[in-house]
Amino acid sequence: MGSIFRAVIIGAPGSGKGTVSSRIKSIFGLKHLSSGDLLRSQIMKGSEVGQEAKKYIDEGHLVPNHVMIELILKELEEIGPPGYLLDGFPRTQYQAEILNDEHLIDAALCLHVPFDEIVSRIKDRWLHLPSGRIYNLSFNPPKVPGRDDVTGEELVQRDDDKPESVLKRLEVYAANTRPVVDFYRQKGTLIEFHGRETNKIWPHVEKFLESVIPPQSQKNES
Ligand code: G5P
Ligand code: MG
Repeated sequence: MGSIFRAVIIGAPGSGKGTVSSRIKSIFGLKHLSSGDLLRSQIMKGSEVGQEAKKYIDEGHLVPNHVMIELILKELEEIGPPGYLLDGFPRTQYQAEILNDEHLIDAALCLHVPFDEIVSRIKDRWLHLPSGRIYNLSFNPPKVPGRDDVTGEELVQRDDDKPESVLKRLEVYAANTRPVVDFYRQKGTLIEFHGRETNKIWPHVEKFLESVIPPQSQKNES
């Protein structure tokens, strides 16, 4: 069995974690595991976890640690080479410590995007819920307005993308997730990227990953 590369991607809501992750997945073949997508799929199924999580998500609060830890660690058991990219987890210092007890993370990629840019992006975000494919009316609009490029199915806006939830999510990020950035800085695995545009940040992310994992020829699935 080949080796497994373990990465996490950290950044404020709307900083481009999902957008960058889908590029990493298609070029480097890492399995992209988004905690938000996992939760939204539980909500869509109407599961007990989904019903519990929805109350927190819609208000912009974090879902309790124990719920997230159970959900994510179970998924990680299944993943083989070339490895994984965790998007949206860990989001509290406690989650980072529990993850660290189970899996040693090779790289923590951190996106720093100014908050005014984020607020303007999020209001134009549309999503294909079943796949997690992300669109933006100005940055990457769908080919047909309101429809997913691959399936032609309807796009939706996230319930937590309403302005009052976005402000709460930014506050929660500053209070709870910045300590996670410090956690990886102390471990010596933090790599930081600053900018207003994903297309300017991306070449630096790609260059870094090329230096640590070989590119795979992968189909761009989502
Ligand atoms: P999520 O789903 O993890 P957030 O809040 O961390 O949600 P989000 O909103 O998914 O992060 P993102 O993935 O960082 O943002 O950003 P994105 O979707 O790629 O890009 C945002 C928009 O900008 C898109 O429309 C994209 O097309 C566009 N865009 C990208 N780049 C550019 C650019 O250069 N220019 C322009 N103009 N546009 C661009 O978590 C949701 C909730 O789940 C719970 C919490 O309640 C959380 O609030 N949760 C957890 N709770 C506890 N612990 C955890 N670990 C949890 N994980 C999730
Ligand atoms: Mg996302």
